[in-house]
Amino acid sequence: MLRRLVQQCSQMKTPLRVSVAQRSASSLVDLREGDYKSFDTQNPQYQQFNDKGPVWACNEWDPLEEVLIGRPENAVVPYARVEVKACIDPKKWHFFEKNGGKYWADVMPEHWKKLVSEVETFVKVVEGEGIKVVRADAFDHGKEFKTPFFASNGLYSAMPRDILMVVGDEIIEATLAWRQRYFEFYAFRNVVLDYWKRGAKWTMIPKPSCDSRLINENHSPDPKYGDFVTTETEPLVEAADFVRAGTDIFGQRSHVTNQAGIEWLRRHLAPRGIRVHELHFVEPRAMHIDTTFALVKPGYALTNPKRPLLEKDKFIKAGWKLVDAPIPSVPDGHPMWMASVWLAMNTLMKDPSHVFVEKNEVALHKVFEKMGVKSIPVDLLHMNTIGGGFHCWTCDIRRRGKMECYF
Ligand code: ABU
Repeated sequence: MLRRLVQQCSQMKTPLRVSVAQRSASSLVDLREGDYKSFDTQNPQYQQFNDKGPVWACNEWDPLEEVLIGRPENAVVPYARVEVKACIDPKKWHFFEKNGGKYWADVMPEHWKKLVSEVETFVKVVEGEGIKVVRADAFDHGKEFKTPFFASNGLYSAMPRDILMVVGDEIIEATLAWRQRYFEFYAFRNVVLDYWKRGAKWTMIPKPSCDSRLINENHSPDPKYGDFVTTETEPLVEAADFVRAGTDIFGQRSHVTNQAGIEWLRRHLAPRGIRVHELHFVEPRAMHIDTTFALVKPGYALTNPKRPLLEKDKFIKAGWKLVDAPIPSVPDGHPMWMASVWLAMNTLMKDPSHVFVEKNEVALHKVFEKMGVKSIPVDLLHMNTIGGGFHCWTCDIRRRGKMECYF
């Protein structure tokens, strides 16, 4: 198996920087067995952090105090462009060929009403847990726009996780590779501006052109693992391709995040003592790490049994348990137009002992229970249809806790 993967990696159009063998010898982190080092607050480098400001989140599990939740209003169906097809099962392409550019609410009105009602219920459940909820703007994504390189209308305000990443007291606005999402940041602009005015650090990763050098129009409809639709001409970072564990952030090369993007984030965060590590999973249509690898709490990660992690040993050596998610129980025929059933594992940690999880994913509730995590069950099935679970639909703005090193 490992030999086959190494061969696949070496055949990639965009080769990995180092071989799998070299990586296991050197590149991840010096993972130290079960010994979670406290953050060195005496180090002047770290004192740049301001945990008293409006924005503060260091990992995926500290107690959640404030969260941004996306909005379904005015969401538009993606066009069947090459970068969209790269991420989506070919069996579903006909839907985008027929409906691309139309409002979802017009394409599936009955389903849409249920989706909207699920989002509003989710908001109430989160508020009921004592967490402050802020909302994205109901931006009209049907409006046409033009850049020097292409014309389109927009997509949606539904998935803040794809575009926003909070690291300590900084909000980082990511890039988004699908051309239809080029100006999606405006849906979150007022929210981000407000945090910035109140003292948060705010960074926008350089806006890529998304031109024909960056997006390969001749991409294979049946890509092998590692054959990406995006090239390396400019950095691409989608925030949902990264998960945070204090001073260590783990990310993946996908169709929407490239090596240049990972390197950009690495160099940006290094001066603050944050290390960005690239992980590799065998998934030919990779888009966003949070249906593949989810950090639950110190020492526990949820893994996707169908998308094996190549760097498993590093985590195990560091005393982490990698727990496979069960096969999701999404009913046959349920329209999962923009994602796979693995959105089931796209959960949101309320704190290290509680998780927001789809109500019907009973097997997953049991898996969490074994990890000492109690499920807060919420309906999500219709929200899944446009490509996101609880993690995707949210961006944690404040989590109570410290910047610590877990490796
Ligand atoms: N938000 C992208 C979902 C990727 C997947 O279906 O696994």
